[in-house]
Amino acid sequence: MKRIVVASKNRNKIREISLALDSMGIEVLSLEQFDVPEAPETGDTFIENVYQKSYFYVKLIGLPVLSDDSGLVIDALEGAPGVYSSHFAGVGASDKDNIKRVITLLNNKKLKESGAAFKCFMMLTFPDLKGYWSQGELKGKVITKPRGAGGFGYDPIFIPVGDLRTLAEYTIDEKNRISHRGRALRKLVGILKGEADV
Ligand code: ITT
Repeated sequence: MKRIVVASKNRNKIREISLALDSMGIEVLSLEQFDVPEAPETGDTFIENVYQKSYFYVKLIGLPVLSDDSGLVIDALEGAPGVYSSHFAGVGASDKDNIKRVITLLNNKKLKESGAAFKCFMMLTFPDLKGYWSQGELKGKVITKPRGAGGFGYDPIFIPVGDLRTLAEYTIDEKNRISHRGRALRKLVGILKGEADV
């Protein structure tokens, strides 16, 4: 069976990726199973961050590494929070704090919603340092009244194009089928399956 390490400390991301890969016979290990320091994540772009995380961990662990850098881009906020999505309301901010900041900024502009998109950059890196990257996007809008208890991050305020439900009202399977992360992942699965067993 193929094994990969998902280079993330975000348990919700790991859960979504594991669920998608389990059914393909790929065993997902998490960083928590290894005694490794935290990778630097100092880039101003998703792609810089995803490269940083991938190379840092593949060199330390020596197994194929899958890393994900993702975030929410909001039209009315000139693309914010973008690459700063995880700590938009400050270092250590919770998902609720981040959502509250988005709502406050939209309220300040007297807006009840804005066009938005989730973006995901993913990189699969092998111990010989061969790396493959992909990206996925989910278009929709953000609203100022959070709904739903599923998902994570900004899901309670994000409505995908063509739906009335927020992403927090989807099951994980439903979310994986359309999400930025699910899309980026499907593009890399062929590459992962084509490599020799590790
Ligand atoms: P790692 O770096 O350890 O993977 P992180 O949460 O810091 O964990 P990112 O730097 O990629 O990861 O930031 C992603 C943030 O973007 C995440 O914390 C959420 O706030 C938001 N986000 C990304 N994907 C999301 C999704 O599917 N649903 C809701 N919010 C999402």
